[in-house]
Amino acid sequence: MQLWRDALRRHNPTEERVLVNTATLKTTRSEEIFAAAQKLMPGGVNSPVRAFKSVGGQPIVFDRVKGSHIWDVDGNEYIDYIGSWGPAICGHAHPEVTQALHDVLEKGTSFGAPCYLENVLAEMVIDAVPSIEMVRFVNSGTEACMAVLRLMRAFTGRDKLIKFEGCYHGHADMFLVKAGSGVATLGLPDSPGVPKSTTANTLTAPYNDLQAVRSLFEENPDQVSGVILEPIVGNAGFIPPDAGFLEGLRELTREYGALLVFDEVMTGFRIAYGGAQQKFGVTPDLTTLGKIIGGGLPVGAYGGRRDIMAMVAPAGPMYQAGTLSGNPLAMTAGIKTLELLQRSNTYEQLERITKKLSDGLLQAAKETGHAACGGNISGMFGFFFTEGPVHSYEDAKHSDLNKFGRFHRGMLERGVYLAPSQFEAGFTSLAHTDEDIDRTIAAAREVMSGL
Ligand code: KE4
Repeated sequence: MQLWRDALRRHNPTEERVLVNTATLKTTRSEEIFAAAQKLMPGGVNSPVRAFKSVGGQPIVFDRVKGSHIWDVDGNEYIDYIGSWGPAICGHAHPEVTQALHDVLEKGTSFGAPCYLENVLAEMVIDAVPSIEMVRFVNSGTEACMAVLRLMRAFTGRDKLIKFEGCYHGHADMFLVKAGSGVATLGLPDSPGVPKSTTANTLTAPYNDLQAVRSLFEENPDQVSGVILEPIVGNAGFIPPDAGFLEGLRELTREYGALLVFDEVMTGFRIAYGGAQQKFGVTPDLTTLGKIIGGGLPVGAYGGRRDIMAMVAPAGPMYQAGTLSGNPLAMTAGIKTLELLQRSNTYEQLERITKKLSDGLLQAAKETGHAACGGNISGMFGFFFTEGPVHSYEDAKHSDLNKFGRFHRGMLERGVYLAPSQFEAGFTSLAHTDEDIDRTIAAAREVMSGL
């Protein structure tokens, strides 16, 4: 902690807590540090969405987090609806997670060899997620999706995959086709450096469009290894599946001998303890996970049917590896986080608090004359400035992005930290209180009345 404080002291952050100034946000230190960061790291960030490109204004540099709040280097305090993009579902710096890490730290940070904690988390994941009979841990959601694609191809002997416009499955080449999240945020058609040959096998369809998927299967007979999707889209803004969509994909993949893969990096353990697949009662063949299962430390995982996972080296021929995979710190934070989520009333609380937020935001829009639509499922929410409904990325793109950017800035100045892009979902936690929600809705009403 001292190292951290010394590093920050060099930028002389104000020590006392500055209550958020509603007129203009005092961001002197953020500006200094971010200016320096831009000379050191591309765009001054280590992940593009953090640069505020699509909402404009000064990106905020943060100092610490606790519960449902986050403090910046100027001492401004915010209610946090990003939660490190999902992992902080129990609240930031949960004392039991922090203590568990303290206890295990003395045993070392990484073994590079089997450790019992891997068994413990693997068993918890297998017990929780309907599709998972065996699991492999990796270090990010991107890695999990890369590996699961290789596995889909290895198991079926087919090269093509179907993904959906606006869905994001990490930054591996094969997925950077009409991707969501930061790719959509930056309006990148696709990324340079990705050979056409690599994405030639990536087919895309609009989300919620079963007919389009059937056509792709018909046009590519016996060539599609599988369909991968976010069972609830969080990377094009919040877009739930239409009734029957997931069931329809389950049937279509069976009919055409392809695999069904749910990318639950974001939804896993958030929508329900067993993920979206448990909530909707549709069991894929393979699932990817990340975020929550690492409790805020780098982690990813892929798992599914035993007969498929048996192909993964060294049990089978499909190669995948990772120096820090299954390291004791990430395993510990994940184990403790899942233990906390197993406690009673967890998902009822997430649903209640998030529905109150979502309903409040939409009511505020209605009262201030703005067209808006959106909703929540458990601790995941989103809204768009458009009449809606929003069923696909195409719909999302036609919402009022400029208005969203102005809304984001106004909320920031009132101490509410929302995802800095229309093409992201919002996240609540067990630490968010009714007071947080009431304050957020009041701020939204104030900002919207001035938009
Ligand atoms: P990571 O490699 O960022 O751990 O996971 C990639 C990924 C895969 N699948 C889904 C459904 C995801 O949402 C993600 C990552 N989510 C973004 C937020 N939209 C991470 C935030 C960022 O890129 O900075």
